[in-house]
Amino acid sequence: GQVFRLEDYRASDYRIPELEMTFRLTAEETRVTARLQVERRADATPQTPLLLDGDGLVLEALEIDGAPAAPDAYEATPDSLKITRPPQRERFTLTIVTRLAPADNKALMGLYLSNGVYCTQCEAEGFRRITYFLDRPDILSVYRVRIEARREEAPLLLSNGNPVESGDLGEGWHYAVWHDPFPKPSYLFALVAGDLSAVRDRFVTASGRTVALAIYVEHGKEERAAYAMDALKRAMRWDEERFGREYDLNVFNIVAVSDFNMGAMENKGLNIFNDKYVLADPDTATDTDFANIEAIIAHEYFHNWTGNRITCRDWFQLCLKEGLTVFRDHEFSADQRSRPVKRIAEVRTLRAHQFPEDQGPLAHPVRPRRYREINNFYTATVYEKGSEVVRMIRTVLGEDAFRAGMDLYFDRHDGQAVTIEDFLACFEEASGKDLAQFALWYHQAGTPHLAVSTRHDAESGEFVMDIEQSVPPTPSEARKRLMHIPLAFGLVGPDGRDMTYQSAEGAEVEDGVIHLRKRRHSVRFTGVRARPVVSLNRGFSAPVTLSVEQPRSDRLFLARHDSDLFSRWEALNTLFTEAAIEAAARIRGGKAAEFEADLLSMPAEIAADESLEAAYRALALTLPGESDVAREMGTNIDPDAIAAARDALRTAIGRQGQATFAEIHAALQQHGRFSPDAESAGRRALRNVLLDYLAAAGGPELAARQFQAADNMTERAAALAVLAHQFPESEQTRAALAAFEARYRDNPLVLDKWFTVQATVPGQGTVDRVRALMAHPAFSLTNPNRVRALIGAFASFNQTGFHRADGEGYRFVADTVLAVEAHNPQVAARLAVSFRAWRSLEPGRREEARKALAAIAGQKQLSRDLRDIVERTLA
Ligand code: B3K
Ligand code: ZN
Repeated sequence: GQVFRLEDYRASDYRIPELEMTFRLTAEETRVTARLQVERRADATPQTPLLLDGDGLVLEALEIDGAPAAPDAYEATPDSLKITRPPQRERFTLTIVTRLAPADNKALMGLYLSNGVYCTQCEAEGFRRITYFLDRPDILSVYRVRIEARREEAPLLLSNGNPVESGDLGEGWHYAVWHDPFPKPSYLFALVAGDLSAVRDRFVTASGRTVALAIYVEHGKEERAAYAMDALKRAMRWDEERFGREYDLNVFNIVAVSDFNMGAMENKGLNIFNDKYVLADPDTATDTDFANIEAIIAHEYFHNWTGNRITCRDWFQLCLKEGLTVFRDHEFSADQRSRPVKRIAEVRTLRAHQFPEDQGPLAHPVRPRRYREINNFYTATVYEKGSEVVRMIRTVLGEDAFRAGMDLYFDRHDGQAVTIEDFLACFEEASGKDLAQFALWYHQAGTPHLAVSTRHDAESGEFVMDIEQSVPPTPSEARKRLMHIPLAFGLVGPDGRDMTYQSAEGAEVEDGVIHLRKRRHSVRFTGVRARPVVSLNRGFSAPVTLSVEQPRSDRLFLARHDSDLFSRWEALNTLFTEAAIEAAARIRGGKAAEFEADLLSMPAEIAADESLEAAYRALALTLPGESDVAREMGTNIDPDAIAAARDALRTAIGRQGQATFAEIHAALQQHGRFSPDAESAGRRALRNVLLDYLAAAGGPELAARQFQAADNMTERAAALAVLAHQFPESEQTRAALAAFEARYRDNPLVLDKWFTVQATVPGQGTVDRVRALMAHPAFSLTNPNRVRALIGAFASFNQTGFHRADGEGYRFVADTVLAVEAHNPQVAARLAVSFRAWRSLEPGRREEARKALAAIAGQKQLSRDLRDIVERTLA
């Protein structure tokens, strides 16, 4: 397939400053008339052909400047339209008529039908499935869109921008016209037409303009949109206060649809959402669902400035909008909830998704230089590591210079399509700092590693930290350059408080941050009388891995005393991980797991420590997942041994803390009305972690009781998971699964939880169970949420099931990838990513996984999306 290269970027010879579209909608045959105002760039030669992108299009008619185009004036295929002899004038119009069949579109890119609602998805290259166009983000156009539809089928007609006109067309048809005054790239175009119900509100901006807000949902689901609306208003206010960004249109619309390839889409003034990230109430949504809705509503809203007003020059710059917008939504959630708790959750996500990517065959820089299929680059690296990089810019510059850099960026580039270099230049100018070495974070793939050892001399009061950085090789980048790594630290004294020092030499040390720029730094602190315990990468200041030569007693000390709550969590997490790794090795060697007493007693101490907020205690008590342990082990992975080790650790902790845990679990029972606020959610989270331990130590009864007594989904779903995962064969589990299914039979989003909990039951038998569930009436291979809930959950979160030693898990997932691939390449490619860690497995499983991948690769007809993923994974 064709490879696109960053260095090949060239501005287009033509611009399309204005675009008028008319849609005449029917499910089987929609007619799209697009009238493009084309402008040749002054420096382009007049004869230059104009080559427009298409994807599977049927051309019905073509006019140039209002007259039918001569047959020899153009060449049309489903995938391109070439105007071979464009008019000599600098400006001309093209009128293109295409015919689409939304009902047949199961790839969910371009114009499609979801539950009877017409909707669009254009990012990254879906607009070319609607009409021929210069479908690239640096072509900015003002859109005027007219939608015609049968009133009965689609009383609601929406597009980007502001509504300007609507009316009746007779014979049951009607129309609406929308105008978006802000020039935008085609990927931000959207249209929605259907029969939906509106939840309305209003927002008065800082400068006093009133914005009409609406969230559209299926009839009967209005009440479940209340939380999303509340989150939207908070996000709008926050962006004004924290970044000085005001909303710019008279209306802001959000539509929830049930068939959607990802989470949501930031189309200008018309965000389209996967309904999973809009709909919530206490009976159907968990606290995690509420938090995700808050974050994603905010994320898409924040794109209005970081993405829409200022967009990407080309798709290599994707992190320009995504990394930055993730950073902004992280900051928003941190302000709305608990900052340390949010930070720990972010780091857990980064390690679970981005680290394995960065350390495997699909590794790529935050700003990639090559792609075959851009949709495969909406990755944890671009999003999450991209956000970490922005966060480090703030650490390097300080809050004030960072804000000045952002202000400059908004000011200078509003209305433009720009690059990472443009972005970085704003921070260099605002701060006077040189970010040349720092920029490697965008250009170089791989997770940097820091090896640290320390020595203390009591007599001279000297404390020395020897730090060495290395970046492991990644595909197509064998040699790495040295990075600028901002490493936050503290020297913790015997009383648990941070010690001061007189001077620091050997690296730039400023505001508790060591700036590493060389391979080796020997950082020498003076005036340090007592031996400090060093706390490193506080707040996770840099996305690196770290090995510190430190006695285990130091880690235990930090787990009890570090004043940085992130690092305190990290110390305990590391202790748990090390314990699980050791136990897994013993189990593989035919021995029983053993754990240190001082580790087993710590959880009860923390659970009872009321100086810590409940959400924090819940995170501290959460054991590293099986895949976290596997990642730390690195190679020759045996998922069964890891699962057995983790179970043994959970049981040992549960037994040790049983009395305390039971008391706190009972005391945390909520009385009164449910509230999704962070504090209440934290108490539920703690209660649920304790339940997991109590069940491991004492059996299924308590979980069965919690399941029955629960008046909210958070406690109900957690109890169900404890039952299903710890006691898959028990009567209590069978009864709870049946009750859950009966209760939510008509609510597909909630049944997804039921699919997931069963897909993640550990062990050999789950493959067959998942196969059987695919025949359940609520399951559908064409709905991405269903596929992810059942197959995706099995492949990504069931280590012992997916990695079944005989390879049956791999074969099942590979077959399903191919079945999905037939209609939805994007979702299939995502699913195939679950194979990426195959080389780190023990030899038997490695060979089985390779065979399953090779079976996919051996297919003659593969989409670009899937072929790209499997070939890179196997390479
Ligand atoms: N920008 C969209 C993602 C589009 C994915 C296209 N394959 C959602 C977001 O990041 O906000
Ligand atoms: Zn985004």
